[in-house]
Amino acid sequence: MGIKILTEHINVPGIETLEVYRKHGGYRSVEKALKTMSPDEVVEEVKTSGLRGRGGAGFPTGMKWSFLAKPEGIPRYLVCNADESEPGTFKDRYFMEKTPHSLIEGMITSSYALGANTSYIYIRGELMFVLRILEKAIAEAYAAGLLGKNILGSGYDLDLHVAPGGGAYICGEETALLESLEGKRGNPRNKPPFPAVKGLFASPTVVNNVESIASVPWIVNNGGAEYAKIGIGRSTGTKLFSCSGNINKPGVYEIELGVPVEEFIYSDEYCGGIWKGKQLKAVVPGGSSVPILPANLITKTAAGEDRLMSYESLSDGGFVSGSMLGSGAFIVFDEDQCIVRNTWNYARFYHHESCGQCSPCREGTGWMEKVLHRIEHGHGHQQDIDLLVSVAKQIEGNTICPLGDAAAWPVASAIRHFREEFEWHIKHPKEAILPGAVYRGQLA
Ligand code: L3W
Ligand code: SF4
Repeated sequence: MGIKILTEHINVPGIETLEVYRKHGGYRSVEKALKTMSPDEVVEEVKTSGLRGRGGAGFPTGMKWSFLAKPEGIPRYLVCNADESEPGTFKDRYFMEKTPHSLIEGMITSSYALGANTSYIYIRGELMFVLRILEKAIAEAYAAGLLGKNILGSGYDLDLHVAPGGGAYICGEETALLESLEGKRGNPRNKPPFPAVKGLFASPTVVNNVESIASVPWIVNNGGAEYAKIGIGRSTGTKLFSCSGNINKPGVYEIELGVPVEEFIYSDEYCGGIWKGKQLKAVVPGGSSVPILPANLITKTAAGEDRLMSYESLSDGGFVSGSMLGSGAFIVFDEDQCIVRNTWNYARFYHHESCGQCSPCREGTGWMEKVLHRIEHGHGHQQDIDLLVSVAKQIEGNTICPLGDAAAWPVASAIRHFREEFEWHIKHPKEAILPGAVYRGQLA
């Protein structure tokens, strides 16, 4: 069993209560940071840790914190992005539901480091039951003097609010989230200015993922240098993965970054192998937004090295031979899954969730969905495959927010790696539309 930073006590009965959480060392980082460290010292420890944002982009957390503007007399905010909605992701929901005080502890320690006196947890609207769990835990923390005025007699004040979204995926994009939190429609803003300069209510704001914030207490308690010893290279620490698809043990796993992908898929400690002993066909390692990897590139990189569960190893060779660790939603496909159908399904999702502000995304996601629909339903033309690649290329890099790229990459990568399967659908429409029909040529 590898080291557990986030989930060590997650299955202790009653860990969602303040009493049990404290018995297991909870809120030690608040005592330590507020009573013995300056805010800048906390920021330094997070920088030293090498912690990278766990929401998808992997941006160094300490660096993001050090970008926070500090104009005199203007409030600063910390906003936790708990709007987890990427197809395949469920790690943040699981974590908040099981151990809400871990996130609250991270919010207090991180808000202190950033000089924020009001902070928010913006949670996906569908997760009302988790919002209630968080609200109950926040009320306990206020009653114990861990939130509110003069926390633990330190002179530091913090108010923490939970705000639900309305169920739009786009509100997980940090600037759309801020618009929504301000009570407006969740349309992404142009960047720069980044939220660190002009964020919530036009004030300097840090937006971090649940898991990033929840990693801070361990870093404060043990030191950034200890955290940096865990993991591999620039992928320090541990990471939560939401694992789903055709595996024997779907669920959320915390791993030390650097575990070989082969071990992750086949060992009983994690995914437990492919369901019913079938053949592995493909993996989407980081949520529906990232490129799909075919079986021959899952356990070995294009250079023939073992592929590891790390930011670097999963993106070797960019999107030609690699993918992205993304938000850690590991989706496994066996030999019975149809790549065309899955790609159409993703395209449908992105078209539905596009906010419609920029033409390449608004129009392009719609066209990709339509063209994939006709291929999947037996009405495709051979030129449709290149048309899809062309539309994806015209979206990529030409939009306000990353949703455009997120819609383009799954389509472009599926065609790159499974072109034969698309061609087969077009050449054999009557066969391809039969229930359960799958092209197996590339597996041979
Ligand atoms: C100040 C600068 N701040 C960058 C900050 C920026 C942001 C962070 C990363 O998209 C990805 C996306 C999805 N001064 C700065 C600066 N920052 N330069 O750093 O920025 P960015 O733009 O690289 O990423 P992003 O907009 O946060 C996130 C991918 O994640 N993704 C997401 C999945 C969905 C979920 C979910 O449901 N939970 O996470 C999966 O791969 O495609 O590429 O904070 O402000 N000079
Ligand atoms: Fe909206 Fe799509 Fe443009 Fe993002 S890329 S701002 S979701 S239209």
